[in-house]
Amino acid sequence: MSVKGLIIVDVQKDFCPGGALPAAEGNDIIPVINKLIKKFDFIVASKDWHPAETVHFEKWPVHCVRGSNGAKFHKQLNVENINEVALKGTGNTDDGYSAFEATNIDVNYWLKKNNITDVYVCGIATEYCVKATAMDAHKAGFKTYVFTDAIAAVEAKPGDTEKALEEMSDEGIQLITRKSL
Ligand code: VGL
Ligand code: ZN
Repeated sequence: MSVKGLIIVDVQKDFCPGGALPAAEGNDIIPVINKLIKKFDFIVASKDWHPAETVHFEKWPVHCVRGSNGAKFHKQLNVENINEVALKGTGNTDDGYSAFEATNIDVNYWLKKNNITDVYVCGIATEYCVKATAMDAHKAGFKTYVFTDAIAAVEAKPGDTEKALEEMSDEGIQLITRKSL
């Protein structure tokens, strides 16, 4: 029997229009994610949760500083049925792109403890934290799916989304849409 778990990656204000490191389509995926939430019994949402000073900010504009307004979940995200919030990128020397790098909870252990076999990933950003999370889920032995209609890219360079999707697909990760769930 398969048991499904959903990982919602970094749906935070700073990654949405008006934020410090916005994905252009950040707002548009929220209604899709809210529909997905209704279909899962096990849900983890990650948060990028950086200290004020970190090597990560040598590569990126300052974003998602822990406790700041920009680090809050998007206000339209339905947080009611989220079981666990996984905080990542919490150190001074790591990027913490993957939800599996969370420091307040062992995501891999939590999923296994709940007998989850199939991990579904959505959120922001397609070519960084979504990809890193899906790759780690796959490596940890979960059957892994990414919802292409519930992810958004920050797109440093044009073509990065396509490249990220291809890398995930080549790895054996299934690319699906909400309706094919
Ligand atoms: C992310 C860049 C920097 C992400 C986080 O959530 O994909 N991207 N920090
Ligand atoms: Zn970050």
